Amino acid sequence: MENDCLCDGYAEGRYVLPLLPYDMTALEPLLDAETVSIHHSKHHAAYVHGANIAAETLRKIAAGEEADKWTTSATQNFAFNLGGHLLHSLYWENICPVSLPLPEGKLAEALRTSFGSPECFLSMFRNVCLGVQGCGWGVLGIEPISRRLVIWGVLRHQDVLVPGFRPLLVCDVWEHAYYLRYRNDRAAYLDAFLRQVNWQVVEERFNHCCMCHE
Ligand code: MN3
Repeated sequence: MENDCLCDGYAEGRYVLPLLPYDMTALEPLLDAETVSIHHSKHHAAYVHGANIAAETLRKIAAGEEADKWTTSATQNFAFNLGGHLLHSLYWENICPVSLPLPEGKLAEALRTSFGSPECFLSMFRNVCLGVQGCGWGVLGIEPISRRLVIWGVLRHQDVLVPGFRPLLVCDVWEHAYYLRYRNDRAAYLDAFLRQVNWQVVEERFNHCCMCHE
């Protein structure tokens, strides 16, 4: 498993909703308890449920218990819901109740190589997140061919992504992630988000990916 926290999202043959690593109220001032509660227990939970339904449909098709004609829609539903489950699992872990300093060491070096400096990265990441049209995510990760860091503006949960791309930092810019507090002001949400990134977790993900390829 690439990212250790993702292990909590699967148990006994089914996708499961991982527990939040903090109290619902802990993410102030970034997020209020109501936003966190609805986002986790309704939205994230719905993607977990959807992934299980799609996986079960595909299992039945393979076993001849369900008609072949559902294959395309089931694979599409699987990609959408599994993508949602995966991204939300990463999201909860890469934000935190406190403001941590920007990374130093290997991750900072990689950010400098790809973006000039960690500060330039923040500005580019913010712009990509701001520019996502409609529902989607800003994602920093490792591009699998050059091994350099890149930022994607992912549409929905699974569109505009390169296969093999390893996500390190994800930001949900679907309106449900910020609308209760920030209304239409996505920029204000992003500024708050970037102040509460769990750089320790991002650095662990980065080091883990590097270790796997040494
Ligand atoms: Mn969401």
